[in-house]
Amino acid sequence: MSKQILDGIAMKRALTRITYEIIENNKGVDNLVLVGIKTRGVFLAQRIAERLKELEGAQVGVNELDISHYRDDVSDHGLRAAKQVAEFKTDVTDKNVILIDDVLFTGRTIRAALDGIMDQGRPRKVRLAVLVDRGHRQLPVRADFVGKNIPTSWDEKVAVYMSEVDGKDGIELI
Ligand code: 3GP
Ligand code: 5GP
Ligand code: MG
Repeated sequence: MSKQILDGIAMKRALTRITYEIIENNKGVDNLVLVGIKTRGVFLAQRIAERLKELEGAQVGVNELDISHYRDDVSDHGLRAAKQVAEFKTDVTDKNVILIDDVLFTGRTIRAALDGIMDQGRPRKVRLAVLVDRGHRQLPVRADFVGKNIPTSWDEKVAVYMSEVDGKDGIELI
């Protein structure tokens, strides 16, 4: 059983609103750097960057972060020590970083992502943007920009579809 929460058009509107909120919060796009968490966070970051370009006429750097080496429930921290982590295209030091993910749940991914970002430099600020906040936090993490709050039970799942990988846009509760 699945229930549609947002269709492609509503998803696009939510991303446009988040983009305006980012511009307002940052008082423009100066010093802004986007970091998307793989997989869908990266596509969200690219879409927000396109919108920023349309609205402010500035190209903002988009970086990809694979947090799998940083999770607290896996034990390959050796990879991280060995620096087998892809370097960002844009330097984050002294920048205002917007960390972007599709779904915020326990908060462990974000904790891991902050480790990943700090390994690459020392940002001035980090803000968090998520398409969906589904609750159930286990760590003191909250998002600064939220597309949609979707109250869920622990074992429900939010399906996020993005045309880049899924052939369509939309959000469903499963
Ligand atoms: P994404 O591609 O929408 O970002 O592998 C498919 C998805 O599973 C990825 O989503 C990834 O973020 C997500 N994922 C990674 N670790 C976990 C986890 O511990 N729990 C859940 N529910 N999803 C996870
Ligand atoms: P957390 O680390 O906060 O528990 O989970 C966040 C990560 O797991 C996100 O990157 C997200 O991709 C994935 N995730 C957790 N719950 C869901 C869900 O209900 N739907 C989707 N699509 N991803 C989820
Ligand atoms: Mg994700």
